[in-house]
Amino acid sequence: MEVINCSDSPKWYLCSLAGDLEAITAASFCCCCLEDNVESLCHACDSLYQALEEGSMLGKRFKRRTLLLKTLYKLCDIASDPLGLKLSKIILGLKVSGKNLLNVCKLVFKISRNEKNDSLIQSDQILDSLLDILRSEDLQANTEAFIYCIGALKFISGNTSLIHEMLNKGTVEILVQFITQINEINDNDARFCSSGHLLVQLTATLRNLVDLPQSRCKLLSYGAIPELCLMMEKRVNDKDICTNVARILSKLSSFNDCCSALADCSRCYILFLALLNKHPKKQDLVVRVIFILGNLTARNNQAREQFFEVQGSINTLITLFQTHCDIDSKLCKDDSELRSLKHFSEVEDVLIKLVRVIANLSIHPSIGASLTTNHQIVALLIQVLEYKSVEKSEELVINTAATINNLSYYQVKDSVILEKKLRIAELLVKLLLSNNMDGILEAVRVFGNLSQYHEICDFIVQRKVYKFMIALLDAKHQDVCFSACGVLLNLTVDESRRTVLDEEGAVKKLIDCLRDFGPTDWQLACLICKTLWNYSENVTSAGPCLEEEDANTLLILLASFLEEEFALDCNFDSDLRDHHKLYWESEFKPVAQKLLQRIQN
Ligand SMILES: *[C@@H]1O[C@H](CO)[C@@H](O)[C@H](O)[C@H]1NC(C)=O
Ligand SMILES: *[C@@H]1O[C@H](CO)[C@@H](O)[C@H](O)[C@H]1NC(C)=O
Ligand SMILES: *[C@@H]1O[C@H](CO)[C@@H](O)[C@H](O)[C@H]1NC(C)=O
Ligand SMILES: *[C@@H]1O[C@H](CO)[C@@H](O)[C@H](O)[C@H]1NC(C)=O
Ligand SMILES: *[C@@H]1O[C@H](CO)[C@@H](O)[C@H](O)[C@H]1NC(C)=O
Ligand SMILES: *[C@@H]1O[C@H](CO)[C@@H](O)[C@H](O)[C@H]1NC(C)=O
Ligand SMILES: *[C@@H]1O[C@H](CO)[C@@H](O)[C@H](O)[C@H]1NC(C)=O
Ligand SMILES: *[C@@H]1O[C@H](CO)[C@@H](O)[C@H](O)[C@H]1NC(C)=O
Ligand SMILES: CC(=O)N[C@H]1CO[C@H](CO)[C@@H](O)[C@@H]1O
Repeated sequence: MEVINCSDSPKWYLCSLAGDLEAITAASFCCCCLEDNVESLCHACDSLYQALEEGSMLGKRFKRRTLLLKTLYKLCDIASDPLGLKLSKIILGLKVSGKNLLNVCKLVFKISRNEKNDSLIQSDQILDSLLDILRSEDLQANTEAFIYCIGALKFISGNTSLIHEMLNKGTVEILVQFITQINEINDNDARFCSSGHLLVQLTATLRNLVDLPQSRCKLLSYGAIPELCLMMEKRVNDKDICTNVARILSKLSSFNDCCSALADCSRCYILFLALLNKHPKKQDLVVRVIFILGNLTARNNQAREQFFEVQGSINTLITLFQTHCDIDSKLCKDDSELRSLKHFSEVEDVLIKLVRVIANLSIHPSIGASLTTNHQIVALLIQVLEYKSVEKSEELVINTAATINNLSYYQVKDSVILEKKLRIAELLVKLLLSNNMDGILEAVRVFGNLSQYHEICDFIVQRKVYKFMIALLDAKHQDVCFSACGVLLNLTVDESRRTVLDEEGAVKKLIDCLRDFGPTDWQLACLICKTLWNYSENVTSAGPCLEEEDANTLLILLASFLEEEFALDCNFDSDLRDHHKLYWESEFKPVAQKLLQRIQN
């Protein structure tokens, strides 16, 4: 085979191969002058590659390799992406190394940067060449070339059809292997510093890959999650790497198996808190780390304990909560055009996710009790309800109310929720007045629990909150009905407040709820009966009493609900049916029977 060196000519030539393999080896070349004709050059490249491949002359086996490479490099100066890629393909096929490898990687990187070139990348199967480099070359000897090579992969991974190809060709495995390899380099090693750039590209590529379900399985089976944590631990100061990894982990943490794997890295809580303390102003990092923590703490009490036990963990949350509340409330007041909507929603996003962590932590009995006594946490939750509206910030306001509700369960000595209950009640009225059903439901729930305190009952009567509760019985919404009825029951505990049920057709509405929801929810049915029982207590005296029509309706309803066959004739599966039956027997039946007797008398 003969290659004619055309590179000294003023015009570009490529020796195009013609004929079959034998002809090539017999040096039957046709050298054509391809003056400015990129298309013909591309075609010649294709033929050349094919001939080299078929003749097993790729790699370093080709005798005139050096001369050929020299020609190819010259051609690289022609500013054409299609030609550049084809040349790269041949050059990479000839297994160059060192500076030559670096230059060709740079060229591919440059071309892959533009997504318009994706189809070229695909038709030339450049992916195989890139993955070959990563598989066969030494990472530490070629760090810079690898940076461009993986950088090209990053761009390619932005294309949804190419990313599947990447996955199928084993990219995830290779990348995880590199992470492991780099993690093993000693921190004081000089090679350590340039690996930072490489990791930025690498993690950005993985971030794209992680969207595919198959890559999640691979990441799990190659043990990538602990390696990613270790990598962040070693690079806490590198914002870019940490942000990329936080993105990867936040995506992974949405899936149960991956979230478990993350929870198994017991040091991850220390790591995440360190990141929050180190980069509190890096919004996109902060929001993702907090999202991960929300998912971790949603899982189980062990995760909540592990987080809580890290020194300063709650203070980190408080500081972030405080600074973001401050920024957010300033932005809220600022009506000018300068206020960037994007920034605004990012800040709110952090708040939403922070509140979720607090809510999930509060499920743990002793942590919840501790948070209930934390002045700063409760003050911040109250502050959110003060300056945000459910109309504009639905998720945040509802989650905040739900968190206050959960904290209100803890009746501990120094509960700040109890200390501030009137202020909270005041803010809940604002929520009740909104048109947002989920918001209203949360508010009613909190009232349900706080209504065991007489100050709150007085508030409910004075501020006519009970009228809302009665109106909500009409909402045809089982949960709302349950909570509203709970509030009314607690109001009727005190005889002097029973008259509230004389208003707004409350008794009729309670009976309607009993009819509508009773057979599917004996707990609610029981609550309604208790309320009516309290209300009708002095039915024979001059106190409030049931109207005849109501009494008759109730008689018929109770009589039928107390019939076992009717009551339990529901399409529940067996587990639920047992539960249902138990409740009917032990809770509903005694109260309903007593009520029925009283009315009959
Ligand atoms: C992705 O690559 C394919 C070719 O592999 C191309 O046809 C398509 O236009 C690319 N998509 C985008 C969004 O660039
Ligand atoms: C993580 O949080 C997201 C958003 O709330 C949720 O969709 C996902 O199910 C959660 N995943 C786990 C494992 O908790
Ligand atoms: C965690 O908090 C979110 C948001 O407040 C909530 O939707 C979710 O139910 C909580 N998880 C658990 C397990 O309670
Ligand atoms: C409140 O607590 C209950 C159970 O304790 C839990 O199911 C619910 O998800 C909690 N709510 C939030 C918002 O975390
Ligand atoms: C109210 O709080 C108590 C604990 O004080 C809890 O057991 C109960 O389930 C709560 N009730 C409602 C309706 O939220
Ligand atoms: C009503 O008050 C009791 C205590 O008197 C309390 O346990 C309960 O949670 C309160 N709320 C409801 C809805 O029953
Ligand atoms: C009223 O209801 C409460 C809560 O169910 C109950 O503890 C109380 O005994 C009732 N009062 C009367 C007089 O029936
Ligand atoms: C209601 O009846 C109870 C006894 O069941 C009695 O103690 C109470 O004084 C009566 N209240 C009124 C207003 O008649
Ligand atoms: C064929 C094709 O679309 N080529 C594009 C590749 O990207 C460059 C920019 O780097 C574009 O100018 C080309 O049009």
